[in-house]
Amino acid sequence: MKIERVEMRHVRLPLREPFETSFGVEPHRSSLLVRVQGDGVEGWGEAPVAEFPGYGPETAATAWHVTEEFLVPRVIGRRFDSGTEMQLALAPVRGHSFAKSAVECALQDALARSRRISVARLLGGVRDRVPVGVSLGVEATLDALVARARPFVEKGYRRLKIKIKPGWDREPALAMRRAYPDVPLMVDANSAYSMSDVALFDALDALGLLMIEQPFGHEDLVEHADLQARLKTPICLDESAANVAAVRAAIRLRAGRIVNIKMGRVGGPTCAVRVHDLCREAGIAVWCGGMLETGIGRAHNVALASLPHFTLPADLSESARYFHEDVVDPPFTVGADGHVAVPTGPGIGVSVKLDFVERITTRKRDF
Ligand code: OSB
Ligand code: MG
Repeated sequence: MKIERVEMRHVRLPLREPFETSFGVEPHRSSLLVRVQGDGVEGWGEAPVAEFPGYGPETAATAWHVTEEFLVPRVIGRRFDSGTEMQLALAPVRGHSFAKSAVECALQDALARSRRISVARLLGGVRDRVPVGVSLGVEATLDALVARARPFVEKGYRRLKIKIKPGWDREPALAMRRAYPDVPLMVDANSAYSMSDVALFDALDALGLLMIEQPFGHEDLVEHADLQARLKTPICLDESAANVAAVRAAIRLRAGRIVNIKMGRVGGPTCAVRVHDLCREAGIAVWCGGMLETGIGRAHNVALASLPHFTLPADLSESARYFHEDVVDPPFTVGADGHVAVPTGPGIGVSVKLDFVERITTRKRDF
């Protein structure tokens, strides 16, 4: 398709409950939305970038700057028939994976619509529904955490993940293990620890967790390899699986046995599919991560999670868990068996509620 028009928006949508991780508290979802139009179709993409660079190096401001100054000028007025072609055009811009992902997601949605197929099919998806788990933030008390988890367990979510940070790690993991002994449990440290905390990880190793996500710093592949050699519990890389090359290095180093694939972190759908293929060849399990996206990013995640090697439950909850109102219609829901259906309509398979998007837009630019 030829990209005739591009629209950039910064949106801000309050979360129903603030989400606390080891790197801070998020009271709202701040995102860059990209909309492309051309050849009579349009497509939407999202980069869930916060104000503070606590998860990764990008922010709402850097994503805006890079998209406006460097990415849009490389794609506008040009024809792209695949994500690979677009990634080639964007390659001179180093890094800025989330920004690139938003632009490529918009293209994938539009390409799929022009072919009257779903993004899931376009990416190589094979599943019509994907198993999901819930990611629970840090709470004030153990009781509050256990109570927070209950409705998700009752709804059939297929695994529980809790955020940990120094001072909130062993006890909450133990409390959750005891409260829900039959539900697979995992922890996510978001890079909050180092090798000097090895005693904690030995203790967590005795709890039979499904995995321990990103215990060490985002650049600490070697340290993750040392920890993985010591533990029975699989280590899952999130922040450290920063791109295709980092995943290749992680596999070579045996820095973990599982990779959380987030398309924004790795640079977009095309890179995410490459990471998926790389892990499949290496026997590394993968699952689809989330970043509290609005329905647009969520739709792209669900499509990605329908690829064959996504065997572990995804970090995808229903829209109503995050927001009072989502930007897409219909909103995403989780069925009684803990699965989200993969939309089958053209593109992302859900429609964007323009009026609502307009109301939550804090900045807009048209090209
Ligand atoms: O590390 O997986 C993470 C949310 C924001 C930033 C980082 C992470 C998360 C989550 C939320 O765990 C998962 C979800 O979208 O439900
Ligand atoms: Mg994580």
